[in-house]
Amino acid sequence: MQMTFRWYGTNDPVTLAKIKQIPGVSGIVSAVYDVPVGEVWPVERLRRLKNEIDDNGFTLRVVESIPVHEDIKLGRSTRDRFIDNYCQSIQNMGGLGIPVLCYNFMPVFDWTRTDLAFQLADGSLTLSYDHESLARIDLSKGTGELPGWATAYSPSELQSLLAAYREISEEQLWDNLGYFLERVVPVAAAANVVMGIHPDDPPWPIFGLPRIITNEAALQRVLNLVDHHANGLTFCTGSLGADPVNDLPRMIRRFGKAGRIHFAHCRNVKITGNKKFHESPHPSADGSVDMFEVMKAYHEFGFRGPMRPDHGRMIWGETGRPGYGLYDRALGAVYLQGLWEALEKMNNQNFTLTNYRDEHGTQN
Ligand code: DNO
Repeated sequence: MQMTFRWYGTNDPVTLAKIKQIPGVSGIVSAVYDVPVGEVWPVERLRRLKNEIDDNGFTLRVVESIPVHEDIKLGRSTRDRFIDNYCQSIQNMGGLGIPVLCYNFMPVFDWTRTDLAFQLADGSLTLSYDHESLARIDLSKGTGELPGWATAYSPSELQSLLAAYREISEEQLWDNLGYFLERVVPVAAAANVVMGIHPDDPPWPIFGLPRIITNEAALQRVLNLVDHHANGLTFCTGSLGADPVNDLPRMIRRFGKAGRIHFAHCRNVKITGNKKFHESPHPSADGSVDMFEVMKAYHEFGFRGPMRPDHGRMIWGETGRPGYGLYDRALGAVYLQGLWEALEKMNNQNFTLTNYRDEHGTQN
């Protein structure tokens, strides 16, 4: 695998120079942030981004994300123009040799939390979600009460979007995803770009909006919509791991062995109730995701794609973009590489507990 790190561009206080000091990180995950949703990402903007990353001794490994216009998700008649633009942006990526595109198909809201600064026992601040608190948020006056989304939509824009989605069933959303992928995947394949859909976060409907990319059956269904290598997954342990029905190592083996995981997001969550969780430090002991089993599953089929630590807590007094500070994500990157190194070396030395016991004649 290749360890990567998300960077929000020139205005990110977590600079490339700082990222450079995290051991083992060689790839950058980034995006162009100032093109309106639905418009083409000009090749010049992508080139500038890529050059800045190259100049700092990294490679731009993944674009995360080109947002999908709501008209595409809603299946509106205007979608074809936006799909054409999307295809053009993918071609522009491919032309520059940027190989992976992460995207999502979540209606209206991307990742959603009810608290962006939930305090853990050690004093660190993390992101948390409680479905009961979400239910108390009144969207009729806009997104003001929804952490992280305050300025995303004007109240009237939001109301008309919510109304439009009231007419859309989950099956229609699936149809609209299929329509999109049938047009976009062949373009990606021809441009040498692979696409990885990011699961819905959290993986259940919110505010009555349909959310469909939630579990193993759904991921398989996405792959079946267009059965091509370029139509793949961003496997996010934090999103999928918020629902205990998801057997993450099994899913990684299944989709990874099929060659369809193109990007790995590794983070941990602690489930504390029904549809209730907070994000935890990356190590297995801190959350509900067994990160060793996750890495073992990736290692088993020889995952060679980009992986990144995901949301970090705010620790050591750091302030900044929720989930995307430097320190805790850096700890995550190093921890994940530690697990990987152990798996590599055990594998190279043909180390198994069984042959260790045989050789040493011990049960310990
Ligand atoms: C959250 C991220 C998501 C992700 C998009 C991909 O931190 O994992 O916002 O970038 O869902 O389209």
